[in-house]
Amino acid sequence: MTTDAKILFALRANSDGVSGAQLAEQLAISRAAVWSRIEELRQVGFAIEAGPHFGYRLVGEPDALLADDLMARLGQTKVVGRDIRVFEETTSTNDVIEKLARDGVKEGAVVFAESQTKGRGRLGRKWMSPTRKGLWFSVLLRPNLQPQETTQLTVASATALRRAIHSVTGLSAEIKWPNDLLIGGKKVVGILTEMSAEVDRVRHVILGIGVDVNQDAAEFPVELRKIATSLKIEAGGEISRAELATEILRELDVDYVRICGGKFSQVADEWEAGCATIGKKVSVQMGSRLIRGCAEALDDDGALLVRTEHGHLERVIGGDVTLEK
Ligand code: BT5
Repeated sequence: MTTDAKILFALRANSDGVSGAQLAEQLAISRAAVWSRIEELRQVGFAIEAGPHFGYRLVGEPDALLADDLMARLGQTKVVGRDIRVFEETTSTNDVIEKLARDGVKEGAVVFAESQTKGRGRLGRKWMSPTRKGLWFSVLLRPNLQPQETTQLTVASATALRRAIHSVTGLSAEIKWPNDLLIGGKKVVGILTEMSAEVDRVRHVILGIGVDVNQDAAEFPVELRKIATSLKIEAGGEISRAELATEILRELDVDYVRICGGKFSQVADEWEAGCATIGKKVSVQMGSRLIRGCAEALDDDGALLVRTEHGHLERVIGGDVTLEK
Protein backbone atom coordinates (compact mmCIF):
# COMPACT_ATOMS: atom_id res chain seq x y z
CA MET A 1 0.00 0.00 0.00
CA THR A 2 1.19 3.52 -0.72
CA THR A 3 1.50 6.12 2.06
CA ASP A 4 -1.71 7.84 0.90
CA ALA A 5 -3.57 4.52 0.96
CA LYS A 6 -2.31 3.86 4.50
CA ILE A 7 -3.42 7.33 5.65
CA LEU A 8 -6.91 6.83 4.20
CA PHE A 9 -7.08 3.39 5.78
CA ALA A 10 -6.16 4.85 9.20
CA LEU A 11 -8.64 7.74 8.85
CA ARG A 12 -11.46 5.35 7.99
CA ALA A 13 -10.58 3.06 10.88
CA ASN A 14 -10.64 6.04 13.31
CA SER A 15 -13.76 8.03 12.42
CA ASP A 16 -13.37 10.18 15.57
CA GLY A 17 -9.96 11.28 14.40
CA VAL A 18 -6.34 10.24 14.57
CA SER A 19 -3.43 12.44 15.63
CA GLY A 20 -0.59 13.48 13.33
CA ALA A 21 1.84 11.91 15.80
CA GLN A 22 0.06 8.55 15.67
CA LEU A 23 -0.05 8.61 11.87
CA ALA A 24 3.63 9.53 11.72
CA GLU A 25 4.51 6.65 14.00
CA GLN A 26 2.34 4.09 12.18
CA LEU A 27 3.72 5.09 8.79
CA ALA A 28 7.30 5.65 9.95
CA ILE A 29 7.42 9.14 8.42
CA SER A 30 7.74 12.64 9.95
CA ARG A 31 4.74 14.69 11.10
CA ALA A 32 5.61 17.24 8.40
CA ALA A 33 5.42 14.45 5.80
CA VAL A 34 2.00 13.41 7.16
CA TRP A 35 0.81 17.00 6.88
CA SER A 36 2.03 17.26 3.29
CA ARG A 37 0.30 13.96 2.30
CA ILE A 38 -2.94 15.20 3.94
CA GLU A 39 -2.66 18.38 1.85
CA GLU A 40 -2.28 16.25 -1.30
CA LEU A 41 -5.36 14.22 -0.38
CA ARG A 42 -7.32 17.45 0.13
CA GLN A 43 -6.21 18.60 -3.32
CA VAL A 44 -7.80 15.54 -4.93
CA GLY A 45 -11.08 16.10 -3.10
CA PHE A 46 -10.94 14.43 0.32
CA ALA A 47 -12.40 16.67 3.05
CA ILE A 48 -10.11 16.18 6.04
CA GLU A 49 -10.65 18.29 9.15
CA ALA A 50 -7.78 19.06 11.48
CA GLY A 51 -8.08 20.08 15.14
CA PRO A 52 -5.97 20.13 18.30
CA HIS A 53 -8.22 17.63 20.13
CA PHE A 54 -8.99 15.03 17.48
CA GLY A 55 -6.07 15.35 15.08
CA TYR A 56 -7.20 14.52 11.53
CA ARG A 57 -10.72 13.40 10.65
CA LEU A 58 -12.15 12.29 7.29
CA VAL A 59 -15.48 14.05 6.69
CA GLY A 60 -16.00 13.88 2.94
CA GLU A 61 -14.95 11.88 -0.09
CA PRO A 62 -14.61 12.94 -3.75
CA ASP A 63 -16.80 11.40 -6.46
CA ALA A 64 -13.71 10.19 -8.25
CA LEU A 65 -11.93 6.90 -8.49
CA LEU A 66 -8.41 7.15 -7.08
CA ALA A 67 -6.02 4.23 -7.08
CA ASP A 68 -4.76 4.91 -3.54
CA ASP A 69 -8.29 5.16 -2.22
CA LEU A 70 -9.38 1.93 -3.92
CA MET A 71 -6.31 0.10 -2.57
CA ALA A 72 -6.99 1.40 0.95
CA ARG A 73 -10.63 0.28 0.82
CA LEU A 74 -9.83 -3.10 -0.71
CA GLY A 75 -7.17 -4.22 1.74
CA GLN A 76 -5.59 -7.63 1.14
CA THR A 77 -6.84 -9.87 -1.66
CA LYS A 78 -5.30 -13.05 -3.08
CA VAL A 79 -5.06 -11.99 -6.73
CA VAL A 80 -7.56 -9.44 -8.01
CA GLY A 81 -6.66 -5.82 -7.27
CA ARG A 82 -3.03 -6.28 -6.26
CA ASP A 83 -2.23 -3.50 -8.71
CA ILE A 84 -4.85 -0.82 -9.44
CA ARG A 85 -4.46 2.01 -11.95
CA VAL A 86 -6.98 4.74 -12.73
CA PHE A 87 -7.01 6.83 -15.91
CA GLU A 88 -9.09 9.94 -16.46
CA GLU A 89 -9.75 8.91 -20.07
CA THR A 90 -8.73 5.98 -22.27
CA THR A 91 -9.80 4.47 -25.57
CA SER A 92 -10.82 1.13 -23.99
CA THR A 93 -9.54 -0.20 -20.66
CA ASN A 94 -9.25 -3.61 -22.35
CA ASP A 95 -6.64 -2.11 -24.70
CA VAL A 96 -4.66 -0.61 -21.81
CA ILE A 97 -4.64 -3.93 -19.93
CA GLU A 98 -3.73 -5.83 -23.10
CA LYS A 99 -0.63 -3.67 -23.38
CA LEU A 100 0.23 -4.25 -19.72
CA ALA A 101 -0.26 -7.99 -20.25
CA ARG A 102 2.20 -7.97 -23.13
CA ASP A 103 4.66 -6.03 -20.94
CA GLY A 104 4.52 -8.90 -18.44
CA VAL A 105 2.44 -7.29 -15.69
CA LYS A 106 1.29 -9.80 -13.07
CA GLU A 107 -2.24 -11.18 -13.01
CA GLY A 108 -4.72 -9.35 -10.82
CA ALA A 109 -3.89 -5.91 -12.24
CA VAL A 110 -6.95 -3.70 -12.70
CA VAL A 111 -7.34 -0.63 -14.89
CA PHE A 112 -10.24 1.79 -14.40
CA ALA A 113 -11.08 4.76 -16.62
CA GLU A 114 -13.36 7.63 -15.66
CA SER A 115 -14.41 7.69 -19.31
CA GLN A 116 -13.67 5.69 -22.45
CA THR A 117 -13.63 7.17 -25.94
CA LYS A 118 -13.82 3.74 -27.62
CA GLY A 119 -15.53 1.53 -25.06
CA ARG A 120 -16.61 -1.63 -26.83
CA GLY A 121 -18.94 -4.56 -26.45
CA ARG A 122 -18.82 -7.86 -28.30
CA LEU A 123 -18.71 -8.16 -32.11
CA GLY A 124 -17.49 -4.58 -32.51
CA ARG A 125 -20.49 -3.05 -30.76
CA LYS A 126 -20.12 0.24 -28.87
CA TRP A 127 -20.24 0.60 -25.10
CA MET A 128 -21.30 4.02 -23.78
CA SER A 129 -18.98 5.09 -20.97
CA PRO A 130 -19.92 8.60 -19.78
CA THR A 131 -17.50 10.41 -17.44
CA ARG A 132 -17.75 9.42 -13.74
CA LYS A 133 -21.18 7.84 -14.22
CA GLY A 134 -20.20 4.21 -14.09
CA LEU A 135 -17.44 1.72 -13.50
CA TRP A 136 -15.51 1.01 -16.69
CA PHE A 137 -12.65 -1.32 -15.94
CA SER A 138 -10.61 -4.36 -16.94
CA VAL A 139 -8.93 -7.12 -14.96
CA LEU A 140 -5.90 -9.11 -16.12
CA LEU A 141 -5.86 -12.83 -15.28
CA ARG A 142 -3.43 -15.60 -16.17
CA PRO A 143 -5.44 -18.72 -15.28
CA ASN A 144 -4.26 -22.25 -15.70
CA LEU A 145 -7.25 -23.13 -17.90
CA GLN A 146 -7.79 -24.57 -21.35
CA PRO A 147 -9.05 -21.98 -23.87
CA GLN A 148 -12.52 -23.61 -23.95
CA GLU A 149 -12.80 -23.31 -20.15
CA THR A 150 -12.50 -19.52 -20.04
CA THR A 151 -16.29 -19.12 -20.22
CA GLN A 152 -16.03 -20.07 -16.54
CA LEU A 153 -14.49 -16.66 -15.90
CA THR A 154 -17.37 -14.78 -17.54
CA VAL A 155 -19.78 -16.86 -15.47
CA ALA A 156 -17.78 -16.14 -12.30
CA SER A 157 -17.72 -12.41 -13.08
CA ALA A 158 -21.50 -12.42 -13.30
CA THR A 159 -21.93 -14.13 -9.91
CA ALA A 160 -19.36 -11.85 -8.27
CA LEU A 161 -20.98 -8.72 -9.70
CA ARG A 162 -24.39 -9.89 -8.61
CA ARG A 163 -23.25 -10.38 -5.00
CA ALA A 164 -21.41 -7.05 -4.93
CA ILE A 165 -24.38 -5.12 -6.34
CA HIS A 166 -26.66 -6.77 -3.81
CA SER A 167 -24.45 -6.00 -0.83
CA VAL A 168 -23.88 -2.33 -1.76
CA THR A 169 -27.34 -1.41 -3.11
CA GLY A 170 -29.72 -4.14 -1.89
CA LEU A 171 -30.78 -4.68 -5.52
CA SER A 172 -31.17 -8.16 -7.01
CA ALA A 173 -29.87 -8.35 -10.56
CA GLU A 174 -30.65 -11.24 -12.88
CA ILE A 175 -27.99 -12.91 -14.96
CA LYS A 176 -28.49 -13.30 -18.69
CA TRP A 177 -26.08 -15.76 -20.26
CA PRO A 178 -23.26 -15.20 -20.79
CA ASN A 179 -22.36 -11.62 -20.15
CA ASP A 180 -25.18 -9.38 -18.97
CA LEU A 181 -26.77 -8.46 -15.66
CA LEU A 182 -30.29 -7.11 -15.87
CA ILE A 183 -32.58 -5.33 -13.43
CA GLY A 184 -36.27 -5.29 -14.33
CA GLY A 185 -35.31 -6.72 -17.72
CA LYS A 186 -32.91 -3.85 -18.49
CA LYS A 187 -29.15 -4.14 -18.82
CA VAL A 188 -27.07 -2.68 -16.02
CA VAL A 189 -23.78 -4.59 -16.50
CA GLY A 190 -21.97 -5.85 -19.59
CA ILE A 191 -18.92 -8.11 -19.53
CA LEU A 192 -16.46 -8.48 -22.40
CA THR A 193 -14.04 -11.39 -21.98
CA GLU A 194 -11.04 -11.33 -24.28
CA MET A 195 -8.33 -13.96 -24.39
CA SER A 196 -4.86 -14.53 -25.73
CA ALA A 197 -4.18 -18.23 -26.14
CA GLU A 198 -2.19 -20.94 -27.83
CA VAL A 199 -3.89 -24.16 -28.95
CA ASP A 200 -4.07 -25.76 -25.52
CA ARG A 201 -2.96 -23.01 -23.16
CA VAL A 202 -4.32 -19.64 -22.13
CA ARG A 203 -1.72 -16.88 -22.04
CA HIS A 204 -4.00 -14.36 -20.42
CA VAL A 205 -7.64 -13.40 -20.10
CA ILE A 206 -8.97 -9.87 -19.86
CA LEU A 207 -12.29 -9.30 -18.13
CA GLY A 208 -13.72 -5.98 -19.32
CA ILE A 209 -16.60 -4.88 -17.12
CA GLY A 210 -19.00 -1.99 -17.55
CA VAL A 211 -21.44 -1.11 -14.75
CA ASP A 212 -24.02 1.67 -15.19
CA VAL A 213 -23.99 3.31 -11.77
CA ASN A 214 -25.11 6.93 -11.49
CA GLN A 215 -26.77 7.87 -14.80
CA ASP A 216 -30.24 9.41 -14.77
CA ALA A 217 -32.66 8.03 -17.37
CA ALA A 218 -32.26 11.11 -19.55
CA GLU A 219 -28.50 10.60 -19.65
CA PHE A 220 -28.82 7.40 -21.68
CA PRO A 221 -28.98 7.88 -25.46
CA VAL A 222 -32.57 7.49 -26.72
CA GLU A 223 -31.82 4.13 -28.35
CA LEU A 224 -30.67 2.68 -25.01
CA ARG A 225 -33.42 4.01 -22.74
CA LYS A 226 -35.69 1.00 -23.28
CA ILE A 227 -32.95 -1.59 -22.83
CA ALA A 228 -30.55 -0.09 -20.26
CA THR A 229 -30.78 1.20 -16.70
CA SER A 230 -28.46 2.33 -13.90
CA LEU A 231 -28.17 1.36 -10.25
CA LYS A 232 -29.08 4.93 -9.28
CA ILE A 233 -32.34 4.74 -11.25
CA GLU A 234 -33.21 1.36 -9.70
CA ALA A 235 -32.11 2.15 -6.13
CA GLY A 236 -33.51 5.69 -6.15
CA GLY A 237 -30.29 7.39 -5.08
CA GLU A 238 -26.60 7.93 -5.85
CA ILE A 239 -24.26 5.00 -5.24
CA SER A 240 -20.64 5.34 -4.07
CA ARG A 241 -18.67 4.15 -7.08
CA ALA A 242 -15.53 3.61 -4.98
CA GLU A 243 -17.40 1.41 -2.50
CA LEU A 244 -19.03 -0.60 -5.28
CA ALA A 245 -15.74 -0.93 -7.18
CA THR A 246 -13.93 -2.39 -4.18
CA GLU A 247 -16.77 -4.75 -3.33
CA ILE A 248 -16.74 -6.04 -6.93
CA LEU A 249 -12.97 -6.62 -6.87
CA ARG A 250 -13.26 -8.43 -3.52
CA GLU A 251 -16.00 -10.73 -4.85
CA LEU A 252 -14.16 -11.32 -8.14
CA ASP A 253 -11.16 -12.39 -6.10
CA VAL A 254 -13.31 -14.88 -4.17
CA ASP A 255 -14.70 -16.45 -7.36
CA TYR A 256 -11.35 -16.48 -9.15
CA VAL A 257 -9.81 -18.35 -6.24
CA ARG A 258 -12.74 -20.80 -6.34
CA ILE A 259 -12.18 -21.45 -10.05
CA CYS A 260 -8.41 -21.83 -9.73
CA GLY A 261 -9.07 -24.31 -6.92
CA GLY A 262 -11.22 -26.45 -9.25
CA LYS A 263 -14.49 -25.42 -7.60
CA PHE A 264 -16.28 -24.09 -10.66
CA SER A 265 -19.29 -26.27 -9.84
CA GLN A 266 -19.98 -24.10 -6.73
CA VAL A 267 -19.91 -20.97 -8.89
CA ALA A 268 -22.13 -22.66 -11.48
CA ASP A 269 -24.74 -23.59 -8.85
CA GLU A 270 -24.88 -20.01 -7.62
CA TRP A 271 -25.03 -18.77 -11.19
CA GLU A 272 -27.99 -21.00 -12.04
CA ALA A 273 -29.85 -19.80 -8.96
CA GLY A 274 -29.51 -16.16 -10.10
CA CYS A 275 -30.01 -16.73 -13.76
CA ALA A 276 -32.86 -15.46 -15.89
CA THR A 277 -31.90 -17.71 -18.79
CA ILE A 278 -32.23 -21.20 -17.29
CA GLY A 279 -35.61 -22.80 -17.83
CA LYS A 280 -36.59 -20.20 -20.45
CA LYS A 281 -37.24 -20.48 -24.15
CA VAL A 282 -34.33 -18.86 -25.93
CA SER A 283 -33.03 -18.23 -29.37
CA VAL A 284 -29.30 -18.09 -29.85
CA GLN A 285 -27.63 -16.47 -32.83
CA MET A 286 -24.22 -18.09 -33.33
CA GLY A 287 -22.70 -16.49 -36.42
CA SER A 288 -25.11 -17.37 -39.22
CA ARG A 289 -26.75 -20.20 -37.23
CA LEU A 290 -29.92 -19.70 -35.20
CA ILE A 291 -30.76 -22.20 -32.47
CA ARG A 292 -34.17 -22.26 -30.77
CA GLY A 293 -34.97 -24.20 -27.64
CA CYS A 294 -35.06 -24.30 -23.88
CA ALA A 295 -31.99 -23.31 -21.85
CA GLU A 296 -31.52 -26.28 -19.51
CA ALA A 297 -28.29 -25.78 -17.57
CA LEU A 298 -24.63 -24.82 -17.56
CA ASP A 299 -22.03 -27.49 -18.24
CA ASP A 300 -18.68 -27.91 -16.47
CA ASP A 301 -16.97 -25.34 -18.69
CA GLY A 302 -19.68 -22.70 -18.31
CA ALA A 303 -21.29 -23.41 -21.69
CA LEU A 304 -25.07 -23.08 -21.96
CA LEU A 305 -26.93 -26.31 -22.72
CA VAL A 306 -29.95 -25.72 -24.93
CA ARG A 307 -32.54 -28.44 -25.66
CA THR A 308 -33.70 -27.75 -29.19
CA GLU A 309 -37.21 -28.18 -30.52
CA HIS A 310 -35.99 -31.47 -32.05
CA GLY A 311 -34.79 -32.78 -28.69
CA HIS A 312 -31.04 -32.37 -29.30
CA LEU A 313 -28.87 -30.92 -26.56
CA GLU A 314 -26.75 -28.11 -28.05
CA ARG A 315 -23.70 -26.74 -26.26
CA VAL A 316 -23.48 -22.96 -26.69
CA ILE A 317 -20.14 -21.31 -25.91
CA GLY A 318 -20.77 -17.93 -27.51
CA GLY A 319 -23.37 -15.94 -29.37
CA ASP A 320 -26.29 -13.67 -28.68
CA VAL A 321 -29.05 -15.08 -26.53
CA THR A 322 -32.56 -13.65 -26.74
CA LEU A 323 -35.13 -14.64 -24.13
CA GLU A 324 -38.38 -15.50 -25.89
CA LYS A 325 -41.65 -14.45 -24.33
C1 BT5 B 1 -21.25 -6.05 -23.60
O1 BT5 B 1 -21.26 -6.20 -24.96
O2 BT5 B 1 -22.21 -6.01 -22.88
C2 BT5 B 1 -19.84 -5.88 -22.99
C3 BT5 B 1 -19.61 -4.49 -22.49
C4 BT5 B 1 -18.27 -4.37 -21.80
C5 BT5 B 1 -17.92 -2.95 -21.47
C6 BT5 B 1 -16.64 -2.86 -20.69
S1 BT5 B 1 -16.34 -1.27 -20.07
C7 BT5 B 1 -14.72 -1.66 -19.63
C8 BT5 B 1 -14.18 -2.55 -20.74
N1 BT5 B 1 -13.58 -1.77 -21.78
C9 BT5 B 1 -14.24 -1.88 -22.94
O3 BT5 B 1 -13.96 -1.30 -24.01
N2 BT5 B 1 -15.31 -2.72 -22.77
C10 BT5 B 1 -15.36 -3.25 -21.43
P1 BT5 B 1 -22.56 -6.59 -25.82
O4 BT5 B 1 -23.24 -7.78 -25.22
O5 BT5 B 1 -22.06 -6.69 -27.21
O6 BT5 B 1 -23.51 -5.35 -25.63
C11 BT5 B 1 -23.30 -4.14 -26.31
C12 BT5 B 1 -24.66 -3.47 -26.48
O7 BT5 B 1 -25.10 -2.98 -25.19
C13 BT5 B 1 -24.64 -2.23 -27.37
O8 BT5 B 1 -24.82 -2.59 -28.73
C14 BT5 B 1 -25.81 -1.42 -26.83
O9 BT5 B 1 -27.03 -1.89 -27.34
C15 BT5 B 1 -25.79 -1.74 -25.34
N3 BT5 B 1 -25.05 -0.71 -24.57
C16 BT5 B 1 -24.07 0.14 -24.95
N4 BT5 B 1 -23.63 0.89 -23.93
C17 BT5 B 1 -24.39 0.52 -22.85
C18 BT5 B 1 -24.42 0.92 -21.49
N5 BT5 B 1 -23.59 1.86 -20.99
N6 BT5 B 1 -25.31 0.30 -20.69
C19 BT5 B 1 -26.15 -0.64 -21.14
N7 BT5 B 1 -26.17 -1.07 -22.42
C20 BT5 B 1 -25.29 -0.50 -23.27
